[in-house]
Amino acid sequence: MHSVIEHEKLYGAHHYEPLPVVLTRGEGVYVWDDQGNRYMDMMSAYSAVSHGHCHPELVNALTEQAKKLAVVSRAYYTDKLGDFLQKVCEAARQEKALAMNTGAEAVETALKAARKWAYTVKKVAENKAEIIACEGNFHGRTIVIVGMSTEPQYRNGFGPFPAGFKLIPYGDADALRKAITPNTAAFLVEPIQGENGIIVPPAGYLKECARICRDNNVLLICDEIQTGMGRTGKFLASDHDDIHPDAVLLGKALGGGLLPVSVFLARREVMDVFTPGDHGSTFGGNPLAAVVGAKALDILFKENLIERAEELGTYFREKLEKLKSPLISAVRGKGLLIGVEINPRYHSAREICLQLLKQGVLSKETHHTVIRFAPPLIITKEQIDEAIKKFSHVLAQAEAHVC
Ligand code: IF1
Repeated sequence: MHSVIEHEKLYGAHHYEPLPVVLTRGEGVYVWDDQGNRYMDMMSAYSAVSHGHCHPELVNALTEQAKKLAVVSRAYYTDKLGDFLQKVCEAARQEKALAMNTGAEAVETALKAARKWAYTVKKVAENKAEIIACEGNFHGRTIVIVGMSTEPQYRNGFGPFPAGFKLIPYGDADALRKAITPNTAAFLVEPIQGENGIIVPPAGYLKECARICRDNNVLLICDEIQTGMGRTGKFLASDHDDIHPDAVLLGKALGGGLLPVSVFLARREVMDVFTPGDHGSTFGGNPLAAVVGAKALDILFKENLIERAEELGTYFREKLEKLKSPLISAVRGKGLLIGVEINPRYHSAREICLQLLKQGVLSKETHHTVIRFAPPLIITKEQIDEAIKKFSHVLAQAEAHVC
C-alpha cells in the first residue's frame, strides 16, 4: 500500500515540493499530522487562514448556507450577494465590487477592466493600452499574469505571452513616472511584495505612485490579495500610505480559510465599463462564498484582528530582531506578514524550515533564502514566544554546523 505521500505523487502533478508532513486536522493556529503531531502554523496558507483553521463561526456560516443554497450561477439574483458586496465595498472604501474565486481571476478581471477603461474612457487607441507592473511581482499563475513575471521558472515553457505590459523596478516612483505614456491604462502593484520575499518599499512609495497616476490619468490598482484583510496591521496595506487606489484586489483570507473568495473593487467609473456578457464566472459571487466572505469580514472587525496584527506583528518582529543570529541577515515586514532572510552563505532557508517542522513549527521558504512568518491573526503573545523559542533552538543548532 502506498504511503499517503506516495499515493498523492502517484496520481498528482509534481508542481510543488511540499515539506514531508501529512496534515489531517486544523484548529486555530494549530494543525495536526497523520501521526498525531501538533504544529503551529506560521504560513496560514499564504495568508488565506488569517482567522485561524476551521473558525467555528465561519464553519457554521458555511454549513448553514450549504444546507440552503450554494451555487446557482449569476443567471439569477440571490439574497446573499448584495450584503456581501456592500460590506466589502465599505471595508475597502470602494464604490463597486465584482466577485470572483481565486486571486488570479480577480487580477485578470482588473486587467480587463483597466484595458476597457483605457479604450472607452481615456480614449486610448484600440489594442494599444499598456499596463505597468513591477519587477519581482507575483499576481498569480495564468499565462497573462506570468507573462508579467520576472521569475524565469514561472515563465519558462509557457510562452508566447500577450503584449501590452511594461515592467519597472519595485519601490522606485521615478521609474513609474518615466514609464508612463499616453497609452498607459494602469499601474498594478503589491503594497508589499509577498512572494518576492516580503519586500517592503520605501515609506511614501505608494503615496508618490498615487500622485503620479492621478497626474497622468492612470489607474492605480493595488493587489492586496496577500497584504489585505488586516494582515499588515491596517485593513489594506495601502492604508499605511493613506492613499485611495482606483481599484483594489482582495482574495485569500476573504474566504475565511474555507473556500476561494476574491473580489475586484473599483470606483464606479472603472467598474461601469463592464456590460452584461463582458465577463463572468460559474462560481463567482455564489451565495455560499458571499456568506463566508461577509462573515470573514465581520469576524475581522469583531475580533479586532487588524489591531492584533499591528500589535502582535510589532511584538513578533522585535523578538526576531533580538535573536542576533549570524544566520539572520534581515527581518522584514509589516504587521503579521514577516520575512526572515537567512544568509545563504551559512544555511538554506529550506533546511531551517525542515528543522522548524521537527520542532512543531510550520513555515515555508520563499525565493530560497526567506522564511515566512505569517501566522493566523488570532495568534497570542504566548504562542509567539513558543515559536521564537523553537526558532532560536533551530538557529543555535544550525550555527553549530556553520562552515
Ligand atoms: C502559488 C505567496 C506565491 C498573491 C498575490 C495574486 C495571487 C497571489 C499578491 C494569486 C497568490 C499564492 C499562490 C501560491 C503561493 C502563494 C504565493 F506569495 F503567497 F507566497 F505564489 F507567491 N496576488 N499567492 O500572493 O492568487 O490565484 O493563488 O488565489 O501559486 O504557489 P491565487
